[in-house]
Amino acid sequence: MRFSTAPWRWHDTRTMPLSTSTPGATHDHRIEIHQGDITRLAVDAIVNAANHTLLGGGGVDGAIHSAAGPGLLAECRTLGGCETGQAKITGGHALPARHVIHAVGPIWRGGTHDEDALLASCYRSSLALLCAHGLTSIAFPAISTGIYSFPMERATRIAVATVREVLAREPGIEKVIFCCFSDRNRQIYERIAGMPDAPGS
Ligand code: AR6
Repeated sequence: MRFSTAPWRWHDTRTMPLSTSTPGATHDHRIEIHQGDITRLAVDAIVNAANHTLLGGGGVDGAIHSAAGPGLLAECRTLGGCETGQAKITGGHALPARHVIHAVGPIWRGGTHDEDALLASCYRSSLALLCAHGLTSIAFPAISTGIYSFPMERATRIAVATVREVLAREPGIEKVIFCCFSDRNRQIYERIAGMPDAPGS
């Protein structure tokens, strides 16, 4: 199992198991919050916050494609794009992660265009792909909260609640990492994940 034999680099990033960050709360020990660059994580799959073309872009998408090398774009060209709320899987190419799961989050349009459900669907679809491929460890960025402008706190509640819901019925998943790029985002994840049964919105 890749996660236990090749852990990510520890020297410039920070991972905080929730069981130690918020004592007293009921946490699933399989969830961790990590601050740093998702492209450096040696998990079975990292999730890309992609767009429907799956042909690259800015933000974490650009970082993943530049770290993975041109083989990733070549593989993405064979996929025929992806619907919002869905996900597709590729190899990790030059990344330390074995696979990339490309999820297409919703663009925030005020909250009246099914954005909450579409964002939850990204997390569910990504975890379904993980399980379908017999993989056990995954790292998520904060999908839709950058260029797509989804409000950070609202997105975090949806991410945490949806992952908890899937973990409750998928004992085969060993590790889910929420990878936060900024200190502010990490603090929001730590606070919201510390609340039992955080609502979806
Ligand atoms: N590691 C972890 N998180 C990161 C990294 C990184 N290296 N870089 C950025 N983030 P965004 P979106 C965080 O904009 O909002 C692209 O052009 C960032 O701080 O990457 O879903 C795609 O092609 C933010 O919290 O994705 C689409 O067109 C989070 O990742 C569009 O952007 C997501 O920000 C998707 O927009």
